[in-house]
Amino acid sequence: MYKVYGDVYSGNCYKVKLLLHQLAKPYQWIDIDILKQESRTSEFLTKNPNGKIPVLEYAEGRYLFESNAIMYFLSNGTNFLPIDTLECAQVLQWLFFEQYSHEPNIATSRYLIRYLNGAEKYKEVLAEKRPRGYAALDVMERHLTKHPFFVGDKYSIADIGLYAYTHVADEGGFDLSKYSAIPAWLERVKSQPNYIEMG
Ligand SMILES: N[C@@H](CCC(=O)N[C@@H](CS)C(=O)NCC(=O)O)C(=O)O
Repeated sequence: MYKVYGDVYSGNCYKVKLLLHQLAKPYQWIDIDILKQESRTSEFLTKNPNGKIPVLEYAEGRYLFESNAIMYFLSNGTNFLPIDTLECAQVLQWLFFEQYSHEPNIATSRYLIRYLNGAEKYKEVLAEKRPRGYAALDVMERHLTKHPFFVGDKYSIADIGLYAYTHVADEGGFDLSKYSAIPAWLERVKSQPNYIEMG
């Protein structure tokens, strides 16, 4: 059985949890408290030398880290990853976009506000992240105005990857009310079979 080392309120960890549920794959969840530095112990660093969650233990003592790589591994050969080479590359395109333009602004703002209770302490950093986060949301809005999902008009791990932190963007100080295509897409994701909430 797979083991997932994670935090139930982390969007990166939620990607893995949501996908495993939607694939109906059994797994064991092991809670890691990042605020207690549990991902930084020498024991944990043998699982992920980068000291971060999520980590998937896919076989006894064998580990995979990076949420989007884990989703790629789990979804290979399923309906959540297109077979077509170009469409598969488009899934990767959106997952790289998520990691470079979305997560570093939206997820990290949420971390500073929600986990560290640092809206005041980190207000300058947050102010820098805000326009970059909105720029990523604008890119999503433009795409979703023309398409129901990110790739091939079908739900895939590209949607899971972008959903994870978009649906809680308000906790990072981002107001989604000025968008229309994003909220409609969030509802489409929520209505997918075997959807589960974060937490
Ligand atoms: N690019 C990584 C990011 C992982 C990440 O930043 N994880 C956070 C929780 S969401 C973490 O483990 N932070 C604890 C730390 O860095 O010590 C992924 O997508 O898995």
